[in-house]
Amino acid sequence: MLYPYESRSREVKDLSGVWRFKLDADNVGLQEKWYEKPLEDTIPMPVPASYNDMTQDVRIRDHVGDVWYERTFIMPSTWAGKRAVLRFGSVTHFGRVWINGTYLMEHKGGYLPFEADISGMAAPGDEVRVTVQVNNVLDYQTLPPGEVEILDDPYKYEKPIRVQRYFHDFYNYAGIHRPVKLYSTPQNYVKDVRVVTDIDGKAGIIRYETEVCGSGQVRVEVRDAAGALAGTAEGGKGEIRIENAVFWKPMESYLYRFTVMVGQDDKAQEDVYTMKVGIRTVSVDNRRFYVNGEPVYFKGFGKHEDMDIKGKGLDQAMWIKDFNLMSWMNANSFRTSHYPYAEEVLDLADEYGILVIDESPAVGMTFFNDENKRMFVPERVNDQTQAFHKSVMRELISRDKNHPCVVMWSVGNEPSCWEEAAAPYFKGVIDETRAADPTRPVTMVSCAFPYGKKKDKVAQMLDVVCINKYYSWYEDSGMLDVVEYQVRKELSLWYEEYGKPLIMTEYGADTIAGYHSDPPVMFTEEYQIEMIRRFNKVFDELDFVIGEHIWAFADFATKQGTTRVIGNKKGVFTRERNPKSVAFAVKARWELM
Ligand code: GCB
Repeated sequence: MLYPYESRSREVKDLSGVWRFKLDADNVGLQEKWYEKPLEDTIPMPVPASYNDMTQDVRIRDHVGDVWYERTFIMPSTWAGKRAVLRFGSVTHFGRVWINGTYLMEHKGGYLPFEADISGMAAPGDEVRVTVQVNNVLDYQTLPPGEVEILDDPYKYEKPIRVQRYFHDFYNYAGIHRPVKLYSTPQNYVKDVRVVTDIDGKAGIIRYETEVCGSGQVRVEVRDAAGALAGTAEGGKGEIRIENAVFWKPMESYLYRFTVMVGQDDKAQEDVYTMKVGIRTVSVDNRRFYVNGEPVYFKGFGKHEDMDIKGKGLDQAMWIKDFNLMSWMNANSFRTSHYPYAEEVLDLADEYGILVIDESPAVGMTFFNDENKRMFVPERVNDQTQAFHKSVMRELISRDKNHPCVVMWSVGNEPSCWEEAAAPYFKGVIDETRAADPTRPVTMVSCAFPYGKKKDKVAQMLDVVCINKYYSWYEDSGMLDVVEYQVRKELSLWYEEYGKPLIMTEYGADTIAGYHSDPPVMFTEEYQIEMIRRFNKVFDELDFVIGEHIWAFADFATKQGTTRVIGNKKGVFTRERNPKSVAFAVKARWELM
C-alpha cells in the first residue's frame, strides 16, 4: 500500500487533532449501534496518541475492550470527480469505521495502515462524521497474542473482573496511534509501485513495476537529489539505468525522486505519484551481511515507539530526537522491536541512512518460564493464527517494500521455537515472507539455544541468526564474571550448529539513572557499562558476529509487575532521552568501528 504523499494530482488533508472519545465501559456500543448518531458524553482525545495515559481515570487506562472515537470534517469542495480515500496509519489493535453511520471498513492488526474510498458516500462540501470503534483485546489469534482472564474467585473479588493477560514486555497501549489522512486521486490512478534496485559497476539500476487502476499510459522519471533528470521510462514495468549513480549507504544516505505518471492526453486528469528511492543492494552469505557488496556490522538498538503521555502515538519530535541521538552515538541501525513502526519513521531512516530490521508484531509467543505450558497448540497459537501472521507479513512487505533502509524482515521475537509445532508454523510464515519479497534476507529473533531441551527449530530456515541473551541478568544475576565465557561458548555453538552470521539483537541491564556503585551491582550505571563492555569484548573475537543491538534504546512503559519499577529500565537513554553513562562508553566504541 502506498503512502499518501502530496503531488500535482493528489491533495492530502490531515485529520489529526482533537477527536471526541467515549469509553465503552460495558462493551455495548456495537450492539447499541453508537455509530448511528453522534456520540454522547464524549471527552476530547488527541489523535495520534494512545488514550491510556491521557486522563486520571484508571477505568480508561486499564479498559479491556472497545472505545470510540469520532470527528467531523468537510469533504473538500474542490474534489469533485476525484477519489477521496480515508486512511488510518494504524488503529491498535482492531478498528471498525463508519461514515455518517454507514459501515466503511475494518482492520485487524494494530501496527499497519488501512484505507477505503469514501467519495461515493459524501459529496464535495458535505460535512462528514467519521466514527471509529477501537478494540484493544489480545487473544491467541491476534499479534501479539494474549488472553482475557475473568477473575471470579468469590473469596478474592467482590464481582468478576476482566483482565488482559499478555506475555510480551511492553505496555498494551491502544488508540488511533498514527495519522488519519484523507487524500484525493484522479479516477485513473497509481495503485501500487514496487522498485528493486541493483548495482552494475558505477551504474545504478532501478527496476520497477506499477499497478494502475483505470486506463492510461504509464511514464516514469527519476530525478537526482538536486532535481536534475537522471532517467525516464515508459510502460507499467521496466528498468532505468543511471550511469555514475550515487548509492544509498549506511550513514551516507542518497535518495533519488522517483515519479510515476499515469494518464491520457489530458494532463489535468493525470495521476502523479512521487516517492524517494535509494539505490542499494543487500545480500548475505554464511559469515557476512553486505550492503552494496560491502560487509556491514550492525551497531545500534532494539527500540520501542514509546513516550510519556502519548504512549505509542506517533511523535515526530521524539523521532527526530531519537535519530539525532542514534547518529550522535555512531549507531547505524535499529530493529523495529516488536512491531512495524510508523511509515513516517522509515522515511526518516531512509534520510538518515539508518539500517532497519523490520519486525512483525509476533512477540510474546512463549511461556518461557513454564516448562509445562505450550504455545503452539490447537487451542492457542494455531492455524488461524498462522494465516493471520502470513497476512501481516504480506501487508508489512506491501507497505515497506520500497524503503532502502529496510534490509531484513524479522518474522517475530522470541517465540517458543523449541516446540515441535513451532517449526511448521514458522516455515509457513517464512515461506510466505520470501514469496512476498525475494530480495531481502529473513530472520527471526530467538531466545532459544543451539542445544538441549530448548534447541531452536527455526534457525536453519533463516538467513541470519538473531539472538537475545541476558547473561548475568535474568540468570546468574550479578555475576559479571561469567559473561565472557557464556557469550563465547553459546555463540560459538550457534555458529557450529547453524553456520549463519549472527546478530546479538538484545543484551542489557536494567539501570536506574543516577544509581552508582563500585564494584558494580545490578541496577547501577556501572553495572550496565561493565556488562555491555564484556559482551562487546567477545563479539570482537568472533568473526561471524555481524552486529550488536543493545536492549534498549530508551526506558519504556511495561505492564505492572514485581520485576518492573515504572517500566523497563534497560535504556541507554531514559524515557525522557537523557543519556545514562553507558551512552558515552558505547558512543566511543562505535566511533572506532
Ligand atoms: C526480551 C524481550 C524484550 C524485553 C527484554 C527484557 O528478551 O525481547 O521485549 O523487554 O527481554 O528487558 O526483559
